[in-house]
Amino acid sequence: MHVYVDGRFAGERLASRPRGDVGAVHRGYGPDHGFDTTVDVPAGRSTVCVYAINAGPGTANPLLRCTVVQSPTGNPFGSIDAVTSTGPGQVRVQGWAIDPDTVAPVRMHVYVDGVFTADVEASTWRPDVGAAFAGYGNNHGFDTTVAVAPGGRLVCVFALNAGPGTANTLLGCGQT
Ligand SMILES: [Ca+2]
Repeated sequence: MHVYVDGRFAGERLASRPRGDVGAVHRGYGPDHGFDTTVDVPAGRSTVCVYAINAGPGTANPLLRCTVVQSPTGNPFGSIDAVTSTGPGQVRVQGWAIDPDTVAPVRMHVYVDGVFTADVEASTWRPDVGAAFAGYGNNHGFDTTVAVAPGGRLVCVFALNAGPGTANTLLGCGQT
């Protein structure tokens, strides 16, 4: 099989997986003629086409099907789970973030009373987030402690957009 994404060759696969139903209809060829595969597509809309490649006599590689798929895209999203004072001049911020365009960690900017204070990655183990957003993996948490001046502080966290998207997302703020 040859797979094309938006007209560009995206991979060669073998149709060799068990498909007893196919074998039952096309007797004499055996049961292993199925395929179930994954290919990378860009964010947004793509057309994915699959061709069966001729072996031996024959005149063409038949197009089996083309399908339009929509891959998630846009601004990052996530949550601030806790903003807590952990000692004099220290605030701990916990949460998670995902950018729908990538499985890579999202960069976070932490602001304290409106002043940029820290640049961290959301890359810690959060299997609950991974379970809720299949395909993005389990490493999208963050848990960071920033130094602040004593007293009550307003801590806000932005998730920075990666790839397509229009804005960095304010995940939330917490008051200590
Ligand atoms: Ca994005």
